[in-house]
Amino acid sequence: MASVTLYELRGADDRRFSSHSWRVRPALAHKGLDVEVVAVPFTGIPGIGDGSHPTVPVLVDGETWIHDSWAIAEYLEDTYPDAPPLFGGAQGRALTGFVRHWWQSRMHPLAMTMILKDIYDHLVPEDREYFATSRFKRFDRPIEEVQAGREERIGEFRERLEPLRRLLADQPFLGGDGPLYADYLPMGTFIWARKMSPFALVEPGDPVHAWMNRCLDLHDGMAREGAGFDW
Ligand SMILES: N[C@@H](CCC(=O)N[C@@H](CS)C(=O)NCC(=O)O)C(=O)O
Repeated sequence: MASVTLYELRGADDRRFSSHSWRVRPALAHKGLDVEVVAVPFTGIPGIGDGSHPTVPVLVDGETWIHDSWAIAEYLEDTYPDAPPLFGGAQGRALTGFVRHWWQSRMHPLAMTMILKDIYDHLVPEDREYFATSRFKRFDRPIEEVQAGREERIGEFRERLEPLRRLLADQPFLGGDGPLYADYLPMGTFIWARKMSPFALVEPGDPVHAWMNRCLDLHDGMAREGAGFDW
């Protein structure tokens, strides 16, 4: 079995909360790769490798270093073609791009506004100033203000899930009978939120909640391990 290293984030109580790393960790398990996971705080990212990686996840496979979760998924698919497919062929890869952009433009940013202060509260102490300052710059207001009013915004988030909800009425995963990278893309957001926030993005009775639980069970329930919230 090939062995690779993955850098991800750790928060308080060793919470493994990087949403984008949670796209890659199931993808590595899907490919059957043996992984050494190295967790760093936000302020530890500049110390990874040669210091050129602005974000995690960072994957190291032999001499190859890659950051960016989509680039990592494509690398895994191209480098390990005999392992179970992540995209389901070239057409599947092209269509997964739609899921990626839908999720990254419409869903993930809205989810972030609902848990931003909760993330801060569950960081290791040395990350807090960096996080509050960098997110103030990004949102142009304090993290408390960004998160305020989430009870009013959650309805819109759930409404935007409607295409996924309708799909899941007909099939258990976006990938059909089993998961593909198209599942791991949105799943990363739910795992991240469950690690850092008690605020439920989806609730029991919603087919999306049932799909989330099916995804949490994948790969020996790896995403359920460690500190986090249960919703
Ligand atoms: N496009 C990148 C984005 C990765 C990303 O935003 N990672 C976050 C953690 S989930 C990060 O490392 N942020 C560093 C920071 O905010 O300083 C990917 O898909 O991997």
